[in-house]
Amino acid sequence: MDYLKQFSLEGKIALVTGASYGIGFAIAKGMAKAGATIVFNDINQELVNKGLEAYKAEGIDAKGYVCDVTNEEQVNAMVKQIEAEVGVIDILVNNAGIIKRIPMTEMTAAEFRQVIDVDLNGPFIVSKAVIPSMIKKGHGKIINICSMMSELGRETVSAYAAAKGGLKMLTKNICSEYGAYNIQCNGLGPGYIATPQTAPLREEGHPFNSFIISKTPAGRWGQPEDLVGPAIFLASDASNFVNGHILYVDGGILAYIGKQP
Ligand code: NAP
Ligand code: GCO
Repeated sequence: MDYLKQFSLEGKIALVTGASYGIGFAIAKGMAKAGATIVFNDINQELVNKGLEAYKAEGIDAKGYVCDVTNEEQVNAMVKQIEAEVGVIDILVNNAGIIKRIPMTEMTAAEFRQVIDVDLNGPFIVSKAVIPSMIKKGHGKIINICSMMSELGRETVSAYAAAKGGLKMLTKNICSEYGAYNIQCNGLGPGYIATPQTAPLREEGHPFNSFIISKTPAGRWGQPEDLVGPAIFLASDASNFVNGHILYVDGGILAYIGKQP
């Protein structure tokens, strides 16, 4: 058995949501280098065009679609268009996400709902749209981008933690409901990664910056590239008997009580 071949994504079509930049872009780029055909969406044409230029610069012939993952009509139309233009989606990475950092008692219900809508309803809607064709095809891989906040809370991120905690359980439920159809649904739980989403936390002198570095045994912020190998593993035949698992890629944060002051 050529075990390395198990990690190849040759011949596979991967949809990565919200992948014009950040973690989604890094994962899509890595999957392309592993042989996958990349399709991605983002919320507006400007971002899709930005993503297309970035993929082209990496020599990747990706296809981009304007689609809001919270809009079921748009998602269903996008999946149908992808199936007609490219083919049936083999790998789905539910990456698109937002965060609002607001103390809970100051957060409006609308703001809370908006985070839940993108970070939890979105993965539900997109997964629901791709699973039927995966069943027909006889296999599928779904990777939900979870978070440290799938396990831990902290001040100001109540909506995000509720969404990412729910996404952990949605992952386990898709595993439970569709594992019999050779669909593996796993979570990827990044630690603190240097992307636009965490840029406010990494500003010069921001106390959170030194806090995270002290809480991470690796002693550094993660880079989007740190997630690529684990994502390829979860998207490949190498993980065909891994299901309902949340793979944390956090430099050891979840294992560590923290440095003695
Ligand atoms: P990011 O830089 O903010 O990128 C998120 C992407 O999703 C953006 O392209 C964004 O477009 C898109 N998006 C937002 N709402 C959307 C919608 N309704 N429909 C379609 N696309 C939408 O975030 P990131 O840091 O790369 O994070 C990517 C994922 O990893 C998120 O799920 C995040 O929760 C998760 N995560 C991040 C970290 C971290 O430390 N960075 C750690 C753990 C988990 P816009 O530019 O228009 O918003
Ligand atoms: C925050 C950060 C985190 C990261 C990530 C950690 O404000 O605490 O944005 O939530 O985005 O989810 O895994």
